Amino acid sequence: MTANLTPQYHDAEERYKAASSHGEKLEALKEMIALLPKHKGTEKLYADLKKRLAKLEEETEHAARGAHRADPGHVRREGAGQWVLLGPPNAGKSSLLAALTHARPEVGEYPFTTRVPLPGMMPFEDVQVQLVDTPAVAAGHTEPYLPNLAHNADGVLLVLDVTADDVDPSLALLDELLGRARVWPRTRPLPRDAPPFLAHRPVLVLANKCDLDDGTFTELAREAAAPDLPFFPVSAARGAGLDALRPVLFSELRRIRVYAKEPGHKPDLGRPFVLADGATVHDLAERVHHDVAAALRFARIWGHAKFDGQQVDRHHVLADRDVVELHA
Ligand SMILES: Nc1nc2c(ncn2[C@@H]2O[C@H](COP(=O)(O)OP(=O)(O)O)[C@@H](O)[C@H]2O)c(=O)[nH]1
Ligand SMILES: [Mg+2]
Repeated sequence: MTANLTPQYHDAEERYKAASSHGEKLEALKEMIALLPKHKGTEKLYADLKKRLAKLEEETEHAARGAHRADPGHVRREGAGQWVLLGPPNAGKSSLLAALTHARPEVGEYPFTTRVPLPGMMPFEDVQVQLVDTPAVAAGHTEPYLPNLAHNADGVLLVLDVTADDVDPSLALLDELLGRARVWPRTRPLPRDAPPFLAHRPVLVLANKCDLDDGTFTELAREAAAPDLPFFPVSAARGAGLDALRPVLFSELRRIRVYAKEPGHKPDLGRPFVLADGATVHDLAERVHHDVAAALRFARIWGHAKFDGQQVDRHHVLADRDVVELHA
């Protein structure tokens, strides 16, 4: 009996074989198992894959317990969400991280100054958004963990130097990298035959060094970039365009901030809970404590316009900046 494996399965298998880290290997193997047609002909293969999975999981756990050797393809998410900066050498990725966050990456005249992913937190109103600086993407020089890093992020920023003479090949390389990362720009409709496990994510183009340009190069870069990707001319050196960018980096994450309040107390307006857009009163209660969610009877909401201490049930969908009093 033949196994009749799908192209998607073979694709995952390729990634499994090419994986450079435990995390990547684990993820590819899980996909292989999910994609394996389940019938008599694949029983043995299925058992074999499950065995490999158990072994990998054990090793991963072991590594996590013992070693300090972190997987560079995984940066722990902090704050409201995580953006990964990708771009060719000298585009200004590290300069942008320095301009937008409190992180102090090395900025250099020479390419490949940045060797490992470096996260920084961007303050925005009462939340923080995480940006991750990465080593350059260049022909023949791309770090093997970059696709994984991009796949695991909440969004991707493609950074270009508008004055560079290789904007087109750089965009082609970045496009190819997004493909390997299985990141599908959210502004682009998913095709009917979309492969599984695509990450449908915001992808923005940051056209950097616009301070060196009278607008000509920026327009050429805009034409070279895919027309369905949002395009932001910026200058890391001068700060141009960054004030317009900050709110977008929060809003594109599609998160809401809600402030929990105890009955009879003032709300803690300094520390919002950050939840996914569409989150309900129940989701907030779960975040506060599982017991609170279990015992929840109702909530009162103070928010924009229509709510003013109005009583709602756990299924009520919250909005950004709602103040919620949980009654358990
Ligand atoms: N004029 C100008 N130079 C910039 C800007 N951003 C970065 N640079 C310079 O470009 C070079 C490369 O910057 P860097 O942030 O290290 O680029 P990376 O390799 O993409 O991380 C450095 O000399 C920076 O000073 C910008 O907005 N305007
Ligand atoms: Mg750098």
